[in-house]
Amino acid sequence: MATHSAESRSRGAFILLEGCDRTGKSTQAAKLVERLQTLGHSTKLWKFPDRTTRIGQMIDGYLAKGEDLNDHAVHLLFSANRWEAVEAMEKHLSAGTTLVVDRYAYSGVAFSAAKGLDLEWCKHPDRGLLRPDLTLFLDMPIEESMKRGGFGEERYEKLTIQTKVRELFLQLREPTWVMVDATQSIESIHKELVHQSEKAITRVRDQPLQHDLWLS
Ligand code: FDM
Ligand code: MG
Repeated sequence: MATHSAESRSRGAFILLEGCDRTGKSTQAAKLVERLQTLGHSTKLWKFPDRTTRIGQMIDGYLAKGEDLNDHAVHLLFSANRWEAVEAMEKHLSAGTTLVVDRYAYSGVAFSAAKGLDLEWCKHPDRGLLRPDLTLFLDMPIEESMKRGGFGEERYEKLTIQTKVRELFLQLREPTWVMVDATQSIESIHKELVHQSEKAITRVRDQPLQHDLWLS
């Protein structure tokens, strides 16, 4: 006979927003969290890299302060920055909180491989991390995103890198991805993300957490 325990309580969904720089991920992530909360879903915003940890501070030095680090070493720091969050993420998801995550391992691989590192090598350190239930990929031509405010401030915000990153993202596409046209208005994108997120929340409610990043 089925018994009801804390373990059988419905879990939250792992919803990921990915995309190149200045495609509106952070704006949309914040709006999405707010809306899902209003709709009665316990929801929390998450962000990678998390620059607040010790590992995150090293990453910030590299990205924003021009500090140099070996390409392989910095790749492992980005991955370590996800591994150090895994228990906390699991705890929230298991307790029924949906996580809206701004960037994850797809960014990890796309940016490092764009610098010339081997794609399979790049995927390895993230193997076994939680797999997102839904990845919303905000897509737009790089020429458009480059016109947006602030572009060029950080290390990877250059046309050639972003073009390669976009191609690599498209190679990493999995069945749980939904491609979103990021040139639409903030409100239309928002509506689409809310719709997709609510479907995912319902779909995964009674499914176990997936620890099988990557699918291939
Ligand atoms: N980035 C982000 C990586 O190179 N690897 C990673 O694993 C992650 C999560 O860091 F250019 C890159 C992508 C971006 C930069 O991201 C900082 P935000 O979203 O602008 O903070
Ligand atoms: Mg940025």
